[in-house]
Amino acid sequence: MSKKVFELLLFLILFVFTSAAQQRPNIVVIYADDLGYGDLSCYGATKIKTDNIDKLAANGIRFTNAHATSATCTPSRFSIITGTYAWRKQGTGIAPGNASLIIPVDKITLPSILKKAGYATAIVGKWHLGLGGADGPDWNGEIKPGPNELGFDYSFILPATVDRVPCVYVENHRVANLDPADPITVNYNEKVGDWPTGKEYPELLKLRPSHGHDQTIINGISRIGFMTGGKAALWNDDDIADKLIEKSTAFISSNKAKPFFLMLTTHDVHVPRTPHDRFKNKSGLGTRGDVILQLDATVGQIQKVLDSLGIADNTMIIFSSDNGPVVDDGYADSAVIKLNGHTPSGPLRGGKYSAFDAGTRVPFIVKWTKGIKAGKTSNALFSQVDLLSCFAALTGQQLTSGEAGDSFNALDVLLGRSDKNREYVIEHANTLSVIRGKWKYIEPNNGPAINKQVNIELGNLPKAQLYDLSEDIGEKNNLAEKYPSVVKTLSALLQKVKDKSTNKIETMHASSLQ
Ligand code: NG6
Ligand code: CA
Repeated sequence: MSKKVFELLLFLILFVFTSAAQQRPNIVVIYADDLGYGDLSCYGATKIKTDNIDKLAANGIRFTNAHATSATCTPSRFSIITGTYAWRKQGTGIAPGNASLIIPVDKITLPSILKKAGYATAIVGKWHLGLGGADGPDWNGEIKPGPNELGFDYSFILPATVDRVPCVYVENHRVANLDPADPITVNYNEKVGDWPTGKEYPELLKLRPSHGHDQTIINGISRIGFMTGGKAALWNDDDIADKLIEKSTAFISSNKAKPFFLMLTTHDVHVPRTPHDRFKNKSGLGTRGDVILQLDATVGQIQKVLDSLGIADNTMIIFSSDNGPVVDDGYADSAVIKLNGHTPSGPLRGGKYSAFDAGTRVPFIVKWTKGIKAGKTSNALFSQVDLLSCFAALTGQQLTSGEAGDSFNALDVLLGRSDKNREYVIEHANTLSVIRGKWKYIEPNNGPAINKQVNIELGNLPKAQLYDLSEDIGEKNNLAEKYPSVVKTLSALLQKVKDKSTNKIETMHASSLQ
């Protein structure tokens, strides 16, 4: 081989190698809880400033029409991790804190696809997908199966929600800091042990419930469910955000040399809202505003760690939320009276739990300096259920037809190279809706029109609803009677998606609907 040919070969090998390396960014998904479409200044909020998240958007792509699959947490998280709709499977509603793992361990998942591609994988934060086998989690022993059996090499989780017992962190298979001499007992039906409950002793509370949330008191806050024991393992509510940053930072730092995938699922801005002193009374909007600032600071901290390690440019950060906003979700934390004109849903109707768009249309931002052009706003219709297929494509993997059947490859849209709408998006609340192009159809449903406790319109109506989102983003004008053929086509499409089990459904010819 001549020297020239050798040099050329070397150049080619190096070129292929570096471009392959570039295609494999680190991936950090920051998944907020109950954050609304109108909660960030980069999405039009004027009463609060979210500088760090705004910066992410300015340096990346801000999506205006991206959707969580469901209007509550457990089903949205189920879908994002499995690439299948939760509503296809029984038992995927809001999970109690002692639920068994609801995701099968023998199927492809968001972390397992990246693990297969050589990524180090971790989840830090809220889980809420159940733990353990049929008998539920053994809090005093080995807690499995759980995230580690689904493809996460490392997990540091809040097992369910912060308003549900047990109020302890689980690190990999064990409750962190558990003293074996003080075992944990959890019960969701009746009181266990002698720890006081909010119902019996409201005078002991530093944060009172507005509805529900009156069972065992932990750290002056009464929760859903009863527990006793595990005193040394109890979390400190005020520093949960800091703890999650600490564990995320440790994972990022020790894996900086390989590609890694971190799913940071924050407790903010879910109830109970207990901002750290650094954020208390800083927003002028009460505790809900304060924890939005805390969430923004979390994003800033993660960015700072990536910068300091020199790996920020080749790290894709995706920021989103699991469902829409709620102001009073069960604690009298004065969020309602201090709202001060802030509109968590932005221009959208409804909120968390709702079939109206604020239930599932959420902030969605992607930043990847090396891989995408900064400063774009994408109006493409996008669903979080597609992330699994996007990550498969990003890492050059082919899914077989039975795998993650509701997840389509929208990588070009995710990276801002295309603005093509998803063919349709299914939204799941009490009822199912389908969005296609400008149209949104909500199935007839006999559920209540409003949830009075949380003061949210649920979007249930016994007759069909049809909205033209291009002109009526607030879903005020029901056009179902005016356009019966559109209703017919969309209800048929929805039926087809329902019937198709989890296999991919082929493209429907309905270009007139775009
Ligand atoms: C509801 C809780 C609410 C919240 C929600 C789950 C009551 C009265 N309300 O049942 O506070 O925990 O479940 O929220 O208990 S989610 O974001 O995790 O889906
Ligand atoms: Ca949620």
